[in-house]
Amino acid sequence: MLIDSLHHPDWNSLTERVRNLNRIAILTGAGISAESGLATFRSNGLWENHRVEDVATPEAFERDPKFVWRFYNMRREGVFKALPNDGHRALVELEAKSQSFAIITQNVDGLHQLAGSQNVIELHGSIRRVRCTECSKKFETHETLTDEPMCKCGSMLRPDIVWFGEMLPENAILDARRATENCDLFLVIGTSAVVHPAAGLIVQARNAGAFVIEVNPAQTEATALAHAVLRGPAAIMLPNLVSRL
Ligand code: BV8
Ligand code: ZN
Repeated sequence: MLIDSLHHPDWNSLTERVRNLNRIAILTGAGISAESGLATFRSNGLWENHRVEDVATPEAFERDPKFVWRFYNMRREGVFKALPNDGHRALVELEAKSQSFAIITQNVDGLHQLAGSQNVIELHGSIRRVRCTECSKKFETHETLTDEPMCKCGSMLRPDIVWFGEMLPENAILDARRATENCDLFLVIGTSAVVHPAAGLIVQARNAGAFVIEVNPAQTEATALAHAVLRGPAAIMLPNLVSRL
């Protein structure tokens, strides 16, 4: 089932199909924050401007921490100006209507929490937090940082973000897999579904018998796994879906 407009005739049959599904898990990616003005990774050039291996890897940080910090400080400035959009807000409303609910996000912008979502699992950390490369210090800061921010212990701070080649936080991936295993409705919103282990959750949801809905203006690796596709922007499609449930 592919719905690509708010007037599509299949909205009623989709609503009938999912109305009573209230154990909900949601995987989100950069696309849900696109309408908050934040660049996505693959579709419009964030990675192209900076080659992935140049910034989002521990090797890059080891090689040139100031360059990596310049990249993250640029993104932090954008994130601190960004506000949640109607897509984030629709998920807050959906959480209030559901029996169990988890947002599993690949995003590091914190906009789900800012919108008021309660149960948010951050698979890849948060650009709002920094942590020390030596001691266990970890804290949220919205200050403008230099390109060599130091911990009080004298060691360098790093973004509290999971880089390529790094393990995801143990509790985050366990919580994500548990929520996915136990849900009967799984929404995949605004992700190209190429980054693992996050993308693996979509197959897990399908195998666990959940009804899978993708929300994305474009076809992705997730499309073939979805029972229904809302082919459009999250800020348009999600409020319409949630208002019908
Ligand atoms: C790990 C933090 C174990 C940084 C990120 C080969 C095969 C499979 C896996 C691998 C492989 N080679 C290497 C790997 C593992 C690797 C990986 O998956 N690589 C990929 C690229 C192939 N994964 C890892 O390294 C992970 N760790 O596996 O640990 C391990 C340990 C040691 C050695 C080996 C393995 C760590 C992954 C985490 C990396 N960190 N982020 C930062 O943010 O700066 S990932 C980064 O990509 C972001 O978190 C982002 O969220 C994520 C995924 O991107 P998307 O969110 O999907 O964004 P994208 O731009 O791609 O897509 C946007 C979508 O939105 C598009 O579809 C677009 O159509 C849509 N859209 C646009 N507008 C809208 C919209 N949708 C809705 N509404 C709109 N308005
Ligand atoms: Zn320290």
